[in-house]
Amino acid sequence: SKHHWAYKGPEGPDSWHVHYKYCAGERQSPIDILPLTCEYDPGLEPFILDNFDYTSARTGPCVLNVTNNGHAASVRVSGEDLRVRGGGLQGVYKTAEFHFHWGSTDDLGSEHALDGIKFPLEMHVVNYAEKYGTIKQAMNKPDGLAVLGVFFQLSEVDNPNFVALDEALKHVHKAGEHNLVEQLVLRTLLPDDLSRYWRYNGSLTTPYCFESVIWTVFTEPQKISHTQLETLRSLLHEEGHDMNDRGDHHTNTPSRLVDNWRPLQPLHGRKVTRSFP
Ligand code: B30
Ligand code: ZN
Repeated sequence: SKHHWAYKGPEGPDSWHVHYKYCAGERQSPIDILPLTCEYDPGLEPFILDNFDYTSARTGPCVLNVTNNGHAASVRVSGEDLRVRGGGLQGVYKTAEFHFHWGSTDDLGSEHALDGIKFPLEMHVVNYAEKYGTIKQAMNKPDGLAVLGVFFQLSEVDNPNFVALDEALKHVHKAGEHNLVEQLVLRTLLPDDLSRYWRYNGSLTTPYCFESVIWTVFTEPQKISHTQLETLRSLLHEEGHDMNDRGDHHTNTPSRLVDNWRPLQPLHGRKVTRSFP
């Protein structure tokens, strides 16, 4: 199997550093955000998201590629020219993909926590600094990536903006499968108010754990129904790895792709700031 890591068992988070040395660094993600200890930084202006509603897409409706990559559900937005500006970032960041982290139960799933509290789902919109040309070039630079984190909380009714993605996910049941989705508008999965967020310097939350991410976590959670969460929980994870509790990674029965979140990492003296007084 291509990955030498998993979320459980002998290749779980405590062992990631064996194959991927950066995972043992001092600028790792995710973290527990303690709002009362965060300082206000007036330089953290609102975000500007270019083309996130695809209004200036060059031709026709926007087609996104939804993939079950074996450790998450990821949506590639290549060719659509989505850009992120403002938000206290230097220069322009180009959007590469967005993906999700979720749990097996409703009290877990997000990677970041707020005062120790987790959400059932967290979305990451992954953007790379245009000045580095490609995400691959940007991935290991200290200011190479800007990831936008959005929490989701449970709602009684389906989130209408998640319906198209939910439908596409039903066609990527197994690891490696992908499906095109047309009616998914990324802007509608993000908070209306792009001016309220936390900011800190961190890392990729999966190996190689490069310390290259300027993290933004929005304060305003979005909504997801239990039914929609169950679609994510019914995806199957990469074969040859398992996420069961026995630590047996040679099982032939693929199990459900759940709990694809990394445990909280120490701050090591880092500052977390906030964009609002
Ligand atoms: S995250 O937002 O910190 N969770 C990557 C991007 C964002 C995050 C984590 C990782 C990333 O681009 N990783 C390198 C590429 N991956 C991509 C993949 O989709 O397949 C390769 C890999 O991990 O080894 Cu599995
Ligand atoms: Zn992520």
